[in-house]
Amino acid sequence: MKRLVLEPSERRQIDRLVDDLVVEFGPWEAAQFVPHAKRVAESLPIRVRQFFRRVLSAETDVAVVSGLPLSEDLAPTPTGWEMAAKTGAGAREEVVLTLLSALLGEPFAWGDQQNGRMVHDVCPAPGKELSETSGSSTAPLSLHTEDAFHQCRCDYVALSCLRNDDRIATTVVRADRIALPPRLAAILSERRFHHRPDQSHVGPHGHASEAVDTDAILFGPAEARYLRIDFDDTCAADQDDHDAAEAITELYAHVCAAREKVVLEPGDAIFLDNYRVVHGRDPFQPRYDGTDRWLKRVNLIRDIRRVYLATESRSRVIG
Ligand SMILES: O=C(O)CCC(=O)C(=O)O
Ligand SMILES: [Fe+2]
Repeated sequence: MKRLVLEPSERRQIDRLVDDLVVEFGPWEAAQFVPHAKRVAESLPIRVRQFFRRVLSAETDVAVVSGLPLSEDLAPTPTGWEMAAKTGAGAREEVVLTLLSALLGEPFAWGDQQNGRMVHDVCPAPGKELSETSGSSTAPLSLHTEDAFHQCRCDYVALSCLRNDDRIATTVVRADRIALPPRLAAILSERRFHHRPDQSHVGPHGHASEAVDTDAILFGPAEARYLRIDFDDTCAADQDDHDAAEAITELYAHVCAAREKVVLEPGDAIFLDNYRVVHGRDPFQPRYDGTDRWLKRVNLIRDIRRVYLATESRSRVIG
């Protein structure tokens, strides 16, 4: 886990960049700005650029940048992403997150998630309290790899914090901190598992997507394992494969033992390596009075061609 705390002068430098962008792109929407983000990110403070260079080359599992600029007149927390999309709440903070994200990867989106938006809002939504989506609140958000069901899932999930008065923690589990018995690791490394979409993927008719991918849970370099699991949506591919089902249960116990909590403060952004970390969130009581917890989220891929191959076009929106 690595953290960079910005100096006030660096914060001002970022603020000025955002000012220029607002002039250049007008009252913009994040999607418009994304293709230009890498160019503009060249003007971010040098310590920020060096930080992300190291994160990339070392495959840092969890990276946090603190002290990012926040609008003085930040809007009240929206009651769900639809409201945020309509009102453009937190647009400046979207630019900041998109700019930093450009140093790690390429933003992309899912057509069936938050209506194909490039930057998502993570805030509690009435009616979604118990759901398995970022709009949940009173139910915990179970530990997961972001979009574990898809071959083209992100390399990094970036979350920036606009408001978190109640100090609700994001839970992270780093693969390097999980010690698995070899027998268990061997089962988890076999392609004996179904990875299914979570409830945030909703098609045009309001039904959850039914795509399934059959694959291992554990893979990658032996000295730094990669993980792919959503504890709500990954199961044994064969109903009669009791060893595979049992392996998920055992893995869950190991993962829980390695849980760490990170409380994001306003002005913090966290970058989770989606191959090396699973994450989730503690439950909380929403108020829906404009003061609830509020994050922005971006999915990042290292090579945008993987998205182009998935979409068979030069589109950044899958599905
Ligand atoms: O709210 C959080 O801290 C994490 C939410 C989450 O898992 C996500 O938005 O992907
Ligand atoms: Fe997530």
